Amino acid sequence: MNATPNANLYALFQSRFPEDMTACCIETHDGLYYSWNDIDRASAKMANLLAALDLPMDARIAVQVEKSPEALILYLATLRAGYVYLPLNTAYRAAEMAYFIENAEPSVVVCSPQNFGWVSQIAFSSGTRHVFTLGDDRTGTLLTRAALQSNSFDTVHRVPEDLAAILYTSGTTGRSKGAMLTHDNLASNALVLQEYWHWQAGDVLLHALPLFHVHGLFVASHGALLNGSKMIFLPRFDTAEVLRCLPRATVFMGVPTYYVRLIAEPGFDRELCARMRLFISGSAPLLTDTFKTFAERTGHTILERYGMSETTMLVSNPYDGERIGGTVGLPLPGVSVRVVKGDGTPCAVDEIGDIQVKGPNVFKGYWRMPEKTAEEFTADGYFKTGDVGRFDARGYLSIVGRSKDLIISGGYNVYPKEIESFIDEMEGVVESAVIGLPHPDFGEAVTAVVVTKTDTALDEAQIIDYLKSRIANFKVPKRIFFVHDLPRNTMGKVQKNVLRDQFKDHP
Ligand code: MCA
Ligand code: AMP
Repeated sequence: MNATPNANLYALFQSRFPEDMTACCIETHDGLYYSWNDIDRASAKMANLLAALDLPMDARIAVQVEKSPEALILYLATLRAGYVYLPLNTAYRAAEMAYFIENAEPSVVVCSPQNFGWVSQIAFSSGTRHVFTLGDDRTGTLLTRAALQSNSFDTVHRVPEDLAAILYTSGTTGRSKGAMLTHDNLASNALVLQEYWHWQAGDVLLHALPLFHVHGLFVASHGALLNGSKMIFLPRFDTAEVLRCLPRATVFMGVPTYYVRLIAEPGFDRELCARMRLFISGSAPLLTDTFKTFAERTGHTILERYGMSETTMLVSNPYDGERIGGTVGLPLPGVSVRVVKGDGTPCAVDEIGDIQVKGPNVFKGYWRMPEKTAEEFTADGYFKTGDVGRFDARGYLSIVGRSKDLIISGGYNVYPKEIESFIDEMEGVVESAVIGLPHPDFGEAVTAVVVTKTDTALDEAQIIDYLKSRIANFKVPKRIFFVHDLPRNTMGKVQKNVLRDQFKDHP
């Protein structure tokens, strides 16, 4: 018997399951109900399957599957079995997947049945021993094998600092880094948010986010799981489906693009949102126009918060207090956030500087990158977010920019360096610069500015087609512009601000 309490995140969820285990935990868009018993038993079956594979203690379970209740159950099963969950965006193509699998060396890979051929080839050649499939229609070898297992499982004992998940987040050098999150990182953040956002009896979460990033997998799902609340699961964000399901929901979370799309719908009004308690936005800046129009149309004030893969949630507008558009709110309880100048000294009120954070939510480090990890922390243990902002006199934080070269498109992060390296390897290209330009739907649109050799006939469509065959579709530039030279400063650095200005009004 272990004397210390079990810090496994699943044990925390289990302790908060509703008394009535036959109540609905997940309702799918096509009318299926998964009770809390179903979730507990199905995750036990999968956990038993994982446990039977005789994996090393810190085995990574890499998962690239479409959203479904079973995908969430697989996440829970991984926690229960004490392994490390590694979710991957379904848009990733072979080169991206090869990198993640080679870098993380997962013991198990789970992919969509239609991708088994190419994903298993990458996985087996990287030394992964087990590849299962999981479809979004309750098919796949994972479920066939799990069906033979017992539906009870003693959640494996974990200490707070044990790893629960690795989330790859792109790096400024173009190579992704795996952010290692512990059971305590996730549990502490979920507990704080449950209280801060006033999760309550009767809440129903309309879950439209993908399950492979912090927002959909942790912030949204954890909130409902910890509160014993039902989730209405949509396979993806679809405006019509959200309008259909909203009248039965009380909580909704989304990236700004979701809100832009909702307010574009004439039928989106107060009546439709009558039962709603809370709309939360994050992952990218919410324009004040969207914030204001949303309030006029629905009578609801969107609560904007700020997070990162490395830190989960760190700052949030209050539930009871004033929610101020254009700000991300106040540091969460127990989380210390500061804004500092280049020399590390604190900024005054309203002075712009680098945002740094310390607290139980902050990750353990980058997977197998101790030097990179050390670089990203200050001597007194603060994590450098790479975001730039300022605190106002009331303590509200505004994010005004980023010191990292990052584009956020529809809530997905795109690192220019990665796209530039793909464009630069093309025959006929001299060099390129990738920038983000304002976009009405995605917030920022990935845009490339390219210098070609004089004797090449390379055009926009050819570059886009080339990229589409190699990288995730959301990273592919919406437009390609051609120039003779890239503007550079005296140090030889490309002046992306000049390019952003030059092309901002181009259609
Ligand atoms: C799809 N497309 C995009 C994007 N998504 N282009 C740019 N940016 C995007 N985000 C393109 C596809 O390449 C395709 O182009 C066309 O749009 C249609 O694709 P489809 O998949 O049908 O699009 P969609 O269903 O309308 O998707 C848009 C979306 C989705 C609903 C906004 O991108 C989304 O759900 N984003 C949420 C991302 C998220 O969860 N982020 C949280 C990260 P073509 O036709 O040319 O092929 S967690 C995080 O950031 C931190 C920690 C935090 O604070 O939360
Ligand atoms: P990720 O790498 O997916 O974890 O993205 C984290 C980044 O998203 C942060 O460093 C911010 O730049 C950005 N972000 C998250 N929430 C917000 C927000 N509410 N407003 C502006 N930027 C945000």
